[in-house]
Amino acid sequence: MSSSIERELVRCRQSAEEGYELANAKYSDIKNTLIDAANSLSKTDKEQSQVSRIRNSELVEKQKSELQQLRNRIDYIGSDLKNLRGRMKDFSIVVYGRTMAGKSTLMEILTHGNGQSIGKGSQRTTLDVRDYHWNGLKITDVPGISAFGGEADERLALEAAKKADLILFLLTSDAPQPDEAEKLAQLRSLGKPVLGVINVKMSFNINDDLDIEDLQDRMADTSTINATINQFKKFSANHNQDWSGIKFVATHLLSAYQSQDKNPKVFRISRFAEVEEFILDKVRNDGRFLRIKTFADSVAVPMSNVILEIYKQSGNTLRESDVWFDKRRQLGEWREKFLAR
Ligand SMILES: Nc1nc2c(ncn2[C@@H]2O[C@H](COP(=O)(O)OP(=O)(O)OP(=O)(O)O)[C@@H](O)[C@H]2O)c(=O)[nH]1
Ligand SMILES: [Mg+2]
Repeated sequence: MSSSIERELVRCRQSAEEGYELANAKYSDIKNTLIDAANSLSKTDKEQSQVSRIRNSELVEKQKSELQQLRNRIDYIGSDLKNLRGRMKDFSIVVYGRTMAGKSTLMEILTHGNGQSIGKGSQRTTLDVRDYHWNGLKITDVPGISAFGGEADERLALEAAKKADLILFLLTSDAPQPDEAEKLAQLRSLGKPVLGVINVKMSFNINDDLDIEDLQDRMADTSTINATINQFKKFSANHNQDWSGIKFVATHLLSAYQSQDKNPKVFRISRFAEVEEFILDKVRNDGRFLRIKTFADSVAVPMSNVILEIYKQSGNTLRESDVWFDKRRQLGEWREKFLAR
């Protein structure tokens, strides 16, 4: 591991701790606010039960149940945060992409593996979540998305991605699909930072010189590669998102795997070294920020949804407050009559 990455990862760990403290403090604030709201609601409820004439238990009950729903959602944030706490030590990257995109091939290259986890032509090879380490980073190989009948695997992949500091989104150079775009949109709406890798697909035999020449041509044809990336980015409009800032780097994973430690010329042509640099650069430049962000977002993203919910509820409450004003008017009249009598 290079010393610059090692140093940066130590700083990243400190940032993760800061991020955790920040998120935890916000989480406690929110929890206390909800406890205050629950207390004032039960106070109102108690007062009402003493003045049966103006009792409006329906409204109070409704508010109580809405408040309980919010508290349940907040509890969920708490358990997510606890989960993340256990992951404070490692900078974590999840490799995400459709089945057969080459996620496990990427893992085999980074770990100089024996190729056992790579699919052999059938769909859905990886069915569980597997962590490995590379350059001090924890990288996770997950099942592919968009596979027929793979909904449970897909959930597994999404849960892993939610906890990651960075997503490596793997795309293949054959036509990008709208459902892949939908998955990317989902990750972006969770605030996840994404680095794109495009695996240029082309059958390849390392012992065939013509294949090597072909590969060289394919990898040099950057305009075709860029056109595919741009075609994929156009899907962002369907999701009201802007992906113009997402960077992609191209590689040919199959040849990188076959040539690694054996044929430096082919390994160079595969451009895999650019993928490695791409990841390390991101960690060096934005690592600390990404670590704080993971923790802050674990509270901020679900909270922004909760806030939307609260706005909706407060709109309803405002309408219902008319009923209260009416009750108050009735009470005033009743008081006048009582005093007169
Ligand atoms: N013909 C061809 N096949 C490729 C190329 N790159 C990868 N493959 C094949 O595509 C498959 C990719 O396999 P994996 O790395 O296991 O893909 P994955 O993304 O992990 O797939 P899941 O585990 O199912 O999600 C393997 O069968 C590779 O041999 C390529 O450039 N050309
Ligand atoms: Mg796999």
